[in-house]
Amino acid sequence: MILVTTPAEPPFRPRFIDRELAQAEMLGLTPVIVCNKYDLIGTDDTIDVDKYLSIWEQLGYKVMRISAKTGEGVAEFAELLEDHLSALVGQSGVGKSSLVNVLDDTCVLKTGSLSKKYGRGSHTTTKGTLNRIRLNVSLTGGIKGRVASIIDTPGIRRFMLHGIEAEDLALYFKEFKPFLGQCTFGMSCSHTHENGCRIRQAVEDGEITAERYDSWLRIMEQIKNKTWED
Ligand SMILES: Nc1nc2c(ncn2[C@@H]2O[C@H](COP(=O)(O)OP(=O)(O)O)[C@@H](O)[C@H]2O)c(=O)[nH]1
Ligand SMILES: [Mg+2]
Repeated sequence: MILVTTPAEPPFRPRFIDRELAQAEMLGLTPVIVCNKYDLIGTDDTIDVDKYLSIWEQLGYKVMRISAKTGEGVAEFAELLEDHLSALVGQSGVGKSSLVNVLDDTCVLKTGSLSKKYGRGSHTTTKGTLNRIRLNVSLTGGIKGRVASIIDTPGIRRFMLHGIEAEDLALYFKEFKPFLGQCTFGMSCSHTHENGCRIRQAVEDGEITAERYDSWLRIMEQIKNKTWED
């Protein structure tokens, strides 16, 4: 499961990635975070993108910083995808289709700003397409016949969680897991206000970052309210 994000255009939304990570954990899929448009790093100074990328890296998730535009990191990305079946997920406009097109230049998936299309009121598809691609020889060190299967998913504006109840969310935040059941109130602790909460203790001790704890709190609210806007 390739979680495609961007430092800008569209704006970086760490919560979107944290929801996708929880869903991947729940489904038993291997998530890889791909920060495309890395050529735009630093252009949006309202949020420290690299800080979040390193938080995920420290949790043990693979994070790649790449650019479909400049080609930075694309060869390493090709190597990761080779002989695997992967799904590209992420907001509209992060460059999912552009990435498929640079991996295999015989692919000509439609790219462009979907929000402009919405603006014109045209129909959007929710179908995924499975692309069996031949990786460009420029990305494989000249070796021909390297292939990958990539599902491109158009039209995602929100990433809703499926099959995850609010009280189970902590199970899918991998760094929370070791502390579960260790609170004074055991499994009935809500990890929000109770005395003797091991999760909040871990946040204080720096074993869980404030960013991920905050994300977990907000996603809990999203599950309860069934709203998915960040
Ligand atoms: N600056 C920059 N723009 C990119 C990059 N990758 C894609 N784009 C542009 O971002 C826009 C959306 O790309 P698209 O592939 O349609 O995104 P998708 O909706 O995720 O499939 C297009 O105008 C692309 O040319 C990149 O690495 N850097
Ligand atoms: Mg697309």
